[in-house]
Amino acid sequence: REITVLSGGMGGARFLQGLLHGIAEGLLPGVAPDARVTVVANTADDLWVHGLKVCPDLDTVMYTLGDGIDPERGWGRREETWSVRTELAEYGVEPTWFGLGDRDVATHLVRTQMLDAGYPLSQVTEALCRRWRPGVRLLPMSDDRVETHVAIADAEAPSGRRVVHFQEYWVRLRASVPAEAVVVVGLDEARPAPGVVEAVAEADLVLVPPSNPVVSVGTILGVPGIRETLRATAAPVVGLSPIVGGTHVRGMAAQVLPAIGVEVSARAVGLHYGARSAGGVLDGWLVDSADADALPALREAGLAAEAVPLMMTDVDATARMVAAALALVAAPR
Ligand code: GDP
Ligand code: FO1
Ligand code: CA
Repeated sequence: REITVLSGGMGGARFLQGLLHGIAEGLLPGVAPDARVTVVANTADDLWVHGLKVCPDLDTVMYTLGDGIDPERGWGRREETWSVRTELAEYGVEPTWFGLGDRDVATHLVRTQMLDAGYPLSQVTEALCRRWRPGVRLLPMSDDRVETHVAIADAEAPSGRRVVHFQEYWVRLRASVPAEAVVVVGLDEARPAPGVVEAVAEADLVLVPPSNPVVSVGTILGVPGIRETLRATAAPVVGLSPIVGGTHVRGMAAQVLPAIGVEVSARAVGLHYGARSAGGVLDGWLVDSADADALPALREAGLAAEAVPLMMTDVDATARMVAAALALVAAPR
């Protein structure tokens, strides 16, 4: 009855739409229609810009499930206008490559004001969700500041490298240069946000959606205490591969996986997360039909594994993926 989902932004949000649809429509064997979902969202994409705290993955989940998202972009608000962005550019204020919509700015103003007043990010998120009503309990992975940065080649630098914020790597550079290293600033000192450890420890089911294994799931697993809680929970832990047919479906997973020495394949990501029986965090791992050749190695590594259609084309397709994930492990009581 209690389902906990570790989530990044767009991929996680799309997965959650299908999960909530599956619960509401009774499409998930053994899952009651009143099952409750807790989302532990990545906060390492966060950045301070123009004096505002922007939380892309929290906002994408909140806006998507609250029906405020712009469906084309997959981030920011629908029916958006860009006067503030334009005016900032007129002033020549950088960064001009990271656009804040006028409606979106209101969210960042509320969040920044509350943080300045001393409220932790988890309470800020709870307050914003009182408006958006996403239908899940949305928790940041941590209330502490954590930011993903990426090391890239720089011929001018003495070390031959320079480090940029993940948002600059993705939004300005479009991940067009190799990521030589991924550095998650503040991760080792971060503590799980209130409710996070309990949400994993006391769940009947833990789902790892096809989010980015490095900069979304990897960062959540990197918060001290979360990986250990996943390994100890009585709940089955099932993941779905974000890599289909040897590459990501969207985004930049293919560019950042090499930075952590993981091959860009459904098999390699499943083995990277690892079976709980072998020191990892998963009991089951779903790959796309195109990656059925990965099944023997995954099973040998102690994972329950199946190959099913894994494209989240609509909420029914995603609900079928969740049902397949459940079938891999004992359905929640
Ligand atoms: P982000 O924070 O906005 O990048 O979103 P996430 O990290 O939550 O998800 C991004 C990942 O979702 C990418 O690595 C994609 O490969 C994956 N993804 C997006 N759509 C699909 C889909 O339909 N099926 C699968 N299997 N993965 C998907
Ligand atoms: N993505 C872009 O490609 N261009 C942008 O200008 C941009 C602005 C932006 C503002 C707020 C926000 O929450 C997200 C925004 N994103 C933008 C998307 C963001 O980079 C992604 O949602 C994730 O960080 C990638 O996982
Ligand atoms: Ca993200």
